[in-house]
Amino acid sequence: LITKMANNERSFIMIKPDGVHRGLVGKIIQRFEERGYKLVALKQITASKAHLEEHYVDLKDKPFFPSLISYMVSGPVVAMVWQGLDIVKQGRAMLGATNPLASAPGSIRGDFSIQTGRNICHGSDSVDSANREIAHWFKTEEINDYKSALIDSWV
Ligand code: FUP
Repeated sequence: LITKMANNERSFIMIKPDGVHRGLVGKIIQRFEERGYKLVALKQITASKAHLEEHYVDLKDKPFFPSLISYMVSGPVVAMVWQGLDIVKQGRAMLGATNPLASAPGSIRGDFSIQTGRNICHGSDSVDSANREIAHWFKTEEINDYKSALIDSWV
């Protein structure tokens, strides 16, 4: 019997200003909890322009970069670290495709959004970006290690 136990994988998941503004924080958190993931860090923060430009540094040459940044500084975001088996890939699937026209119904974007420029949430696209983004948004002491009935007692 081989049991896959890589339950310590982490992803950076963020509810963007439109998600907070529309009161979707609870619903989004609930989806990750119910799926079986563990919330290990959480804060609401109105991020600075410089902080967001660094977060999205890979997109700095894209034509939509200025509008992306002005959207992201327009209000508080909810920054989170979620932990559990395959959370990076699974988190992306739960968010849905970047463009809501392509997001499957049942995904967060597919259920709650209609345009790319207001697509509610962010999720790391690889384990490497997750590590970079988690370090960018959280201090080590803001990330909590605790036993979860969901993922630490998996049968
Ligand atoms: P994702 O990884 O799904 O967040 O997608 P990207 O990193 O490609 O894009 C980051 C954000 O830039 C999107 F969430 C919204 C914005 N964006 C646009 O506004 N227009 C585009 O054509 C592509 C992305």
